[in-house]
Order: sequence, then C-alpha cells, then structure tokens
Amino acid sequence: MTIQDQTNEILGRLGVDLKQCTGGSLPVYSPVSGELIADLHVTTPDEAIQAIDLADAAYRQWRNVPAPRRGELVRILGEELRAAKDDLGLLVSLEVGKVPSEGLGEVQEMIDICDFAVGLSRQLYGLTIATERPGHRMMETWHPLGAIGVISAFNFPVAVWCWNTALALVCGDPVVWKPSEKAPLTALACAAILKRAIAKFGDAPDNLLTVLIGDYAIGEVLVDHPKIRLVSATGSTRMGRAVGPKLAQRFARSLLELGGNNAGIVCPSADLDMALRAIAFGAMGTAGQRCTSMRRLFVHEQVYDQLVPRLKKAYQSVSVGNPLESDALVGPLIDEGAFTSMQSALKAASAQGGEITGGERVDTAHSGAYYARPALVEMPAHEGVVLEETFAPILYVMKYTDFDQVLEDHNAVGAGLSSSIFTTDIREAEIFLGAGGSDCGIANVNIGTSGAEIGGAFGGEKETGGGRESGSDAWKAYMRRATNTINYSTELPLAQGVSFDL
Ligand code: UN1
Repeated sequence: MTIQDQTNEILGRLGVDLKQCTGGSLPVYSPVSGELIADLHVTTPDEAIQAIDLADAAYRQWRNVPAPRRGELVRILGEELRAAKDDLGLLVSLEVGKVPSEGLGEVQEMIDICDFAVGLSRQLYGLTIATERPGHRMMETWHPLGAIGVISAFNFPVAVWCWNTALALVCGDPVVWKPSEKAPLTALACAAILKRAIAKFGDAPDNLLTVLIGDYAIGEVLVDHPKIRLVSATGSTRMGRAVGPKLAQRFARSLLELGGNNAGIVCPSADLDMALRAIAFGAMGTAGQRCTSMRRLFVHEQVYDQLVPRLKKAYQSVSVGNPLESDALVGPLIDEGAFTSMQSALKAASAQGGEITGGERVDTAHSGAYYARPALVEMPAHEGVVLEETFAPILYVMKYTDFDQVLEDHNAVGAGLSSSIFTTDIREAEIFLGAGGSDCGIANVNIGTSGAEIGGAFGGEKETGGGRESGSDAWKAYMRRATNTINYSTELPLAQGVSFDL
C-alpha cells in the first residue's frame, strides 16, 4: 500500500470527507517518503470571514450553556479521542514523521487535557473579596471571551490545538483554527472527531470549530478580524513579531508560544546515566523539532570527559530511519528546508571552531525525504550560531567552570522557554529554580527540557512570547473577568471615604 493509500484509509476511518483532500491547490507531502499524500482545497478570505462571523454567532449561544454542561462535550471529545488514538497517532506519523510512540504520545496529551478541562468546567472560580464599605459585597466572575483563533505549528499538529480547544470550549469560546500548511490533514481529522463528539452531545450550536486551510495570508484574516478576541499562536519568533503587534493594535489578546533555545546544565554531582538519557531524548527526540528540544548543553569541566564521549557514542549509534517501517528513534525532518537550515547552522558552527559529530543526511529509499543523523557540536564558546534557534537536531555542547557564569550564559539568549539542570546538590538546584536562576517559563531538575505534562502552564518568557497554555490557570486567558460590587445596604457610602452630598 502506498503512503497516500494508507493516509486516505485512516482519514476515511476517522470520518474525514476525502473530497476535501484532492483536487485542490495545497499539496501535502509525507516527510516519511517525500510522497504527495493530498492536495487540499484552500479557504478563501471571504470564506474565512464568514466562518468567523458564524463562530461569533455560536459564541452568543454557547456562552449561555452552563460550564459543567460545556464540560460534558469535552468529556465526550476525550472518549472519541481514546477510540481514535491509534489512527490519529499514525496519521501524525504519516503527516509529520513522528515515530509511533511520539505520535501516540501526542494524542495522549489531547486525552489528558480533555480530562483536565472537564474537571475545570466545574472550577472556573472567581474570588470573593473583602470590601471597605458596609453592606456591600465584592466578587469577581469569569465569563466567556468570544470566538478565539488558534494558529498551530507542524511539530505538534494535534496536541496544541487540543490544549487550546478543550479549554476554550469549557470556557464558552468557539474556535477558528488555522493549522500549519504542513499539517492540514491531522487538522481535518481533529475536526471530524470533534464533530462526532458534538453529534453525541446533542444540542451544541453549529460552528464551534472551523478549520481554515491555507498559508499565513489566511491566518492574517484571523488576526485582523475584530470578532476574534484572542489569538493563540504557536510558531517562530518571526511569526510572533508579525502577529503580536497586530493584535495589540486592536487590543485583542494574544497567547504566543514562540521559539526556544533550551539548555541543560550538567553539574559535577549529576547522575550522569540519568543525564545522558534525558539529554538524548531532549536533543534527538522528535528529530529536534520540539519547541522544547534541548539545543545547548553546558557541562562542568570535572565531568565533561566522562559524559561527552558517551553522548557522542549515542549520537553515532542512535537509529535514524523510516518510523513506519522500523523501530528507529529518530524520524525524518519535516522537509528539505529544515535540512538546509540544519546544514547551514552546522557550517556556521564549524566556522566558529565547532567540532561536529553526526549531522549528515541518512540515505533511505526515498530521495524526497530528509533524514539526518542528529548532530552534537562541541563549541569553544557560547556565541554566534549557538544563540540562534535552528529547528533541527543540533546540540551545542560547551564546557563550564563557574556556576554563576554558567547561569549568565544560560540566560544570554533571546528565547526563554525551557531549561534543566542535572545536579544532586540541593543548593545548585534551588538557585537554578530561584529568582536569579533560569529565566525560562519551564525550569526542571534532573529531567530534560522537553516532554512537559499538560497539568502545568506551558510557555515561556522573552522572545518565546510570554503566553501560557494547557494546565494550571492558563484557562484565564480564554475568559473575561468582571469585578462586581453589590450594595445591599440602605446607604451609598463611597469608596476611599469620598463625600459627594448633593
Ligand atoms: C511544542 O513543541 O510546541 O513539552 C509543544 C513538550 C510537549 C509539548 C511541546 N509536551 O515537549
């Protein structure tokens, strides 16, 4: 069976209308083989505007449905996802090249966030606040915000949509989704799964979800439309620089999850076996194509010669290959462009005196697919190309001597997403997690930078954009807060002791 046949079979089983997937102008290639697997019809700007108007109409109904009832829809979505897990996981592998356990892991993140959101639907708490006036009560309430836009990236094509959508739906907000043009098929599959959940739910308004197919131009319609109250966008810092100011200009909310240049620090007391495995998964897993992938590694001089040769061995021996036909741990890069930027970063690193292990193209039967051996690059200094995010499996390794200095270097990059320290020294660990330590949104001890659970708030600082999605109180971004003061007395005392007696 060709990859295209396999894709169509899964799409059909998941409930996608295959007519959407042929005869259009957006080609979709599987990175596994480079084969064309679909050509999709793209959404026109007029259709996008109409979809947003319809989402706003859905909002006007959905906001009046009690939140625990809205949670029931997300509970059913979770059940549908459990039933579809194998197919959707495999579709993720076909469309973006993830190895099977990572494709399935992504769907598991969707299931987990649904469970989280169902509980949340009964916990959209506001505070009751002491008032300074007698016979008064002050409280805050949380209300649905409006239709929201989701712009997602190819590397987590389904989980990030679900983080946003599960929360948005319990918060009372319909979603208009612009998936990456490199991963539109998984988006159509998610829409079909949600549609089934809505049918089982019974009385939801139409248009709780619309998928817009196309490139950045269709995303712009979403960003510019006044009825979209929040845009949650995942992608490059360059994309965030385009989207953020436009949203600010019209006072809409943005939730930006942009680049990462995530680092690990290995201290003298580290458990090196554990560090080795954590670094290997963080840096090579998902072929280095996670926002949270480890890209920089600082190793203390006392343990450098114990750890780095072992790491190099792992880089030389890790299995790279077709994730559907082998049990390779590293699958393909998303496309030729990713391979080209990997090679130019390696060239720049070498010009800076970097010593490269790996990084070469791995031949497979498919000339249109881009498999690369992950690269470990020992760098003489923390500068130049090391400070840039390259969305590919490159790990820059640097030796350090001084703990205070390594913290400075750790933070001396634009992005601030994820970070980790490997140490058994409680002082080092706590300093790293403290106010003067890692400046990232995610800071870990003795685990890698990637693979966060959904229960925590996910996102980062500085050029990562500042947004937080998924767990903790990230739901607050999807609702508007009202402070209510109620006077049940017979007087009208003014706050701050002001008198205004007519
Ligand atoms: C992303 O790469 O955009 O923490 C999301 C992780 C995953 C999510 C990554 N749970 O690596």
